[in-house]
Amino acid sequence: LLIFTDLDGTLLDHHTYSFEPAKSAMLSLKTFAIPCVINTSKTFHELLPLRKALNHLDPFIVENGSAVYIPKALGLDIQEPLEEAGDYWLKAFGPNREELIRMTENQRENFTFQPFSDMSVDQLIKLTGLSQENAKLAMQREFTEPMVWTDSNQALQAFRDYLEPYGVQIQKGGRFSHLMGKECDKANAMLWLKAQYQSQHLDDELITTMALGDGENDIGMLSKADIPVVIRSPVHAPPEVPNRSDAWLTDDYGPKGWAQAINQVLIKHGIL
Ligand code: 2M8
Ligand code: MG
Ligand code: MG
Repeated sequence: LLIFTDLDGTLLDHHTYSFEPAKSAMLSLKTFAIPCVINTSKTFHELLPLRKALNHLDPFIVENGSAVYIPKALGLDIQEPLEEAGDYWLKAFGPNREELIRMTENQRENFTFQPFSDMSVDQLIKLTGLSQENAKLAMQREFTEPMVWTDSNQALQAFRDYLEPYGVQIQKGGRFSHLMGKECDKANAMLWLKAQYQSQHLDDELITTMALGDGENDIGMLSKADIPVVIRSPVHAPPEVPNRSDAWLTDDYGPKGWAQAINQVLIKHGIL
């Protein structure tokens, strides 16, 4: 069993960012040595303090599937050459942020949007409710550029068409529209990492993946997981996972629903 989880609204409460209700289920995963991979739109720098608080030691996927970080300490035997980034091995799927900013700069006269690169920390705090410290960490990005889109939907489509030949796509998050490489996707990154774990197995035992998420940007990851779990949100309707009538929907919101789903899968697999 291999778990992939979103953070905001899933493992973390949508309003308070607390993971308290999920703590004992997380401990169960540790006890049974089931890896729990974080798959989020947050940045590497946002994840450092968070992983410490969660006591998280497994790999993590940042900026909406843009890159996978694998702690060297895990000693995973990866089948392809990876970049080195301090204590981690890094697999990146897209262009870096500076390139994205450079490619779109000259379009600000054609479309109305404000990228993070043109925002003050105070402005970001007002838009997100993040603390000063966390807002600064959210601004330290590597592979994606979120923007406030104030133009029409039609203009957004035109901007997408303009960017396509450059290999750049736009994905909508909870608050922002994110510029990113076209290969960057939570589902792609999940499948790549699954394959790495699969190749660690010397026997033919197949890995089962379980993915948990609450938002539109989780749908791809959910639809490609063996066990898709939609976490109920206090602020929006549960997203539809196409062609997956087998998807679970939790009764509870956020981390409480997360714990329910984890306990349920452990019972179903005869682990608990
Ligand atoms: C941004 O991401 C969310 C994802 O849904 C959004 O678009 O609303 C990112 O900047 C992320 O790094 C940040 O933590 C989050 C804060 O709300 O916003
Ligand atoms: Mg979410
Ligand atoms: Mg997210």
